[in-house]
Amino acid sequence: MKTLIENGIVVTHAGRMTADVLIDGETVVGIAASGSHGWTADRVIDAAGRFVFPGGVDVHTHMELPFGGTFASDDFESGTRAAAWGGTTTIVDFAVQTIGEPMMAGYEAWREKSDGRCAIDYGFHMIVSDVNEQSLKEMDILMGEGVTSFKLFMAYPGVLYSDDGQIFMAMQKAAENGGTIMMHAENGIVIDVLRDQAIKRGETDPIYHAITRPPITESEATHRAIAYAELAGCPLYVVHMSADEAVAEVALARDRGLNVFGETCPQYLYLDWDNLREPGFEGAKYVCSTPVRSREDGHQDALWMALATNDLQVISTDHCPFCMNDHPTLGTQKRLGEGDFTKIPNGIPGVEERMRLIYDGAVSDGRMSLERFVEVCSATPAKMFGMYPKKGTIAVGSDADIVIWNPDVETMMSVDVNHMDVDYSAYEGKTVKGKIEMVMSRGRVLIENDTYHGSPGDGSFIARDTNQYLI
Ligand code: DUC
Ligand code: ZN
Ligand code: ZN
Repeated sequence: MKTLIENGIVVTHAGRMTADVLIDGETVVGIAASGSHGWTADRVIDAAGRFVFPGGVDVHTHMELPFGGTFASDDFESGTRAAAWGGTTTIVDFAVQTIGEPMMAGYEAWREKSDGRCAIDYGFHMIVSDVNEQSLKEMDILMGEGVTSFKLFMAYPGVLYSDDGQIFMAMQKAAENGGTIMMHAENGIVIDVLRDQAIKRGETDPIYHAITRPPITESEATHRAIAYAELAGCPLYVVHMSADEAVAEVALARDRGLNVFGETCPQYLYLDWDNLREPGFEGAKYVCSTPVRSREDGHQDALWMALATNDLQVISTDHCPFCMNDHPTLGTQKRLGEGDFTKIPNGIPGVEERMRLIYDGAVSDGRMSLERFVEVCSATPAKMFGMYPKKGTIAVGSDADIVIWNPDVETMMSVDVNHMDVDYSAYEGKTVKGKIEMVMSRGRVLIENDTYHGSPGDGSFIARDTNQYLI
């Protein structure tokens, strides 16, 4: 089956042109100036007046993540379907090692949960919760499986936390086998002291989640992770960055020529302490770690600037939804922390909203070019995690993962129109410029005419290559 997308403005990280894109089966087989060729196709789609973007690549999602005694409410089926609705055609999720268990057991469990369920293509990073001799050997095995990145936590003592020695040993292993270390950079030991002191003082509301995780706990951990990665000689990717001071550490390291990279997420660009202070228990909707930051201190503007200057390279979501009131099987998840913010499951939904939120804040508001938008949302994440050029661009030989985008139509963020399996939107009522008119995943139409045409199992596991973004 051949498909021709005609007359659209084809945008990649490298440039834009009014062009026709020919797709044969799952693959892009031709791109040429509109009308300059004699191509025929079984289906011709007119994209005049529209942008033709590569599908979004979200390299940080947590479908079904066990956290704080419950599970993220989107499973692989609902979460990847919602991603497709939002113009994302690839995710990289996190398989989790249970402490005391082999890492491969965690990996196999996540492969099983996701198998035959996903609407779009997907890969895995591995969360290393228990760095020991066996885990270090298993890192080599996973590299062979196409799991080429490993997340470590400097936060959550007793749960996901690794100490400095464990972190350094995993980094040495990554330096040896070509893996990339992803770091949740927050000083969890200090945070736990601040947290316990706050609770003793009766400071139990959601805002105290952020107050007890001040920027210096992020910047100190980021600095330390960079120092250990430099010593070990491995690439370091710092996830979900929210503090200006922490991004400054990444910028300094990059200026010294180190393979150090940083990611932020829509919540850190759009939300702030006013959200955490919403009356009643509403602030719980915005509790995630790292926390959203105060606006007076300028973190949001600093993040936008860092994205524009490539001090930060990627925008992902850290999609990790928990319901406020009403999930049929999981119940009132965020309310576990009513009267005690330490029990609020950490996480915000976003996999469906990222592309439109970022297009609006970046392109419509004049902070980034169209090309830079594609770079931070598609091309760089694909390169960083070894999926380029199959993913992240529109080129001859690429997977036909394509989004047709109408820039002239406004759409709204709302739980009433979203498809994620969660009972709120963190951006409720926000209108953005940009409507996703068509989404294709490997040549198959998933979204058209506001209708989902896919089915579970359309998506395939991606065995990823090593980091293609290294200096
Ligand atoms: N942060 C979150 O907000 N949720 C899941 C794990 C994490 O690191
Ligand atoms: Zn994290
Ligand atoms: Zn995460």
